[in-house]
Amino acid sequence: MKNNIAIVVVLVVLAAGGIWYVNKSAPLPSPVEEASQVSPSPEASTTAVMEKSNTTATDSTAKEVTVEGLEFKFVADTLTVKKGEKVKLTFKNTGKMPHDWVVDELGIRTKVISSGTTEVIEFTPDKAGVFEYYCSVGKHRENGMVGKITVTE
Ligand SMILES: [Cu+2]
Repeated sequence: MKNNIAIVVVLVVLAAGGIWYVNKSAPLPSPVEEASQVSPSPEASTTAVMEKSNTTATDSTAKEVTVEGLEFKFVADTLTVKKGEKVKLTFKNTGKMPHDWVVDELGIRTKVISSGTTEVIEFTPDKAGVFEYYCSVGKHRENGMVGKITVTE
């Protein structure tokens, strides 16, 4: 009988101690975790904004070239650009007929524009080489509306 009471007392003390331990230790980790999660995010968003403004600055450095189209030639009839570098091409129709400017190998072309008008296109050559440009209207290509664009590595 005396042994049984001693065992019950020990169990009650252990149980009470266990509840106290769980109550005291359980709430502790969560405020620490929350605090450590909040601090890194403002730094991360500042870095992203800085990277974006650097990219915008690089985009504005396009090489600008002008080509005139007339019967039946291009002025200039040679161009040199760099692979991977953006080109801003201004095509002016200084003739009397409609003309366009096409490079099949680079997959680029202007619209057919009428006499006295201008079109601006932007492209980035993705391969090096020497390619022909021409006017796709009527027989203008056969009549001499051709030129060469050199894309350097
Ligand atoms: Cu033409």
